[in-house]
Amino acid sequence: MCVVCGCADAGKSGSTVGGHVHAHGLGQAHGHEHGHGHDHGHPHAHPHGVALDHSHVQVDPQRGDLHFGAGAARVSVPGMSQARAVRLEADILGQNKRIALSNRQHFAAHGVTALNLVSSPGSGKTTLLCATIDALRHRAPALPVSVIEGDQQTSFDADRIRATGAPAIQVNTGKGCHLDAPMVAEAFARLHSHGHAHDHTQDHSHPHLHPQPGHDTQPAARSLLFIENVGNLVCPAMWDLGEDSKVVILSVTEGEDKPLKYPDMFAAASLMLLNKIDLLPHLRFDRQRCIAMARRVNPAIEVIELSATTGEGMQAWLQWLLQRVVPQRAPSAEALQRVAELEAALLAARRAAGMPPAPTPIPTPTPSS
Ligand SMILES: Nc1nc2c(ncn2[C@@H]2O[C@H](COP(=O)(O)OP(=O)(O)OP(=O)(O)O)[C@@H](O)[C@H]2O)c(=O)[nH]1
Ligand SMILES: [Mg+2]
Ligand SMILES: [Zn+2]
Ligand SMILES: [Zn+2]
Repeated sequence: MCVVCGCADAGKSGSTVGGHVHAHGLGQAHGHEHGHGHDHGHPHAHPHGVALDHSHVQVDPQRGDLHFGAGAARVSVPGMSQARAVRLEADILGQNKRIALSNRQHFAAHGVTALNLVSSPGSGKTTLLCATIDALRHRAPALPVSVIEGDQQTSFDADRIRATGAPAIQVNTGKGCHLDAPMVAEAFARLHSHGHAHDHTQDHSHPHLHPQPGHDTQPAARSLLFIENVGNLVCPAMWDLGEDSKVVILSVTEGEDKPLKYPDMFAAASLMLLNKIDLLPHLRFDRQRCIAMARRVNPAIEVIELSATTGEGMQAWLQWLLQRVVPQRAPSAEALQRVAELEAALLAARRAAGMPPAPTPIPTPTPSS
């Protein structure tokens, strides 16, 4: 549950509206003879006489369409003011952000590239992960891959991952609709304590080096961590887990309009995987229209079309992954200074020897792996 995504349990506030689902509080007529356009005192009023605050709701004057996300909080929580929702969101997400930052440092210290896989239920995340782990075993046999599996209930997906031979930890969220940074911190500690002598599930002040500003620590051996989020195309968009990137999976059976209907997720993702393209012959799905919609929300989003079951498009996905595994660190200022000194010394030496200046500049060093 979270107030951030508007799915908080507001029951405690006593605001639950007994049995009514239709939007009475807005005073919209709904097929009744009597027009009660702006009259809240109509006879079939809410049985408990609860006053609803719908000042944040935008109503289309022609069609009566309702936008409950038009207020400052961009979300409507029964019984809660917009100001309070904004404060709560800032508090909760602020707390999450702090732990996400510490996850990010922890991943960096361990050479881990972490990817947060987000989608609606059943888009093929676990199928794709199993296929990816198998394919990477051939393409990059030395690359360790591990998985954190998020679902409300069951360890089905972690069991599927473990069957491939890769280590996996299942995180069940119960009523929760997304993974958060503390859950990932705990799961990661358990995952990587397998390969370590030290167990730091409780203690994060473990002895191995975390990057210090100004210090160039030894780059750790690289590995890949997939975090499969709870199947939900809405809430996980807001939760930073400390990942390098969010990857949104959209299967072609879901319809091409999803990027515009659920824009937050597509805005937050670096890559959209268009999955189940093997089914395209059976569907009416306009790939170009889908990609155009995704780019309207996020002009920089990359797109790879694939099928987790036939393997079509997998090479492009593996390529994308392996690029992320190469350390992205830019050369340090000291290294660049040293390169400049060496270039100057070389030029002087060539001059002294009566040689022409080097025909091509000495390339700057690429970050070592
Ligand atoms: N035809 C086809 N089916 C696929 C493909 N990928 C996954 N599926 C099927 O889609 C269904 C859901 O796949 P999962 O991998 O469980 O999906 P998921 O996203 O992990 O689901 P949740 O974890 O429950 O959100 C299964 O029946 C898969 O066999 C694909 O590329 N093509
Ligand atoms: Mg799954
Ligand atoms: Zn550690
Ligand atoms: Zn939610």
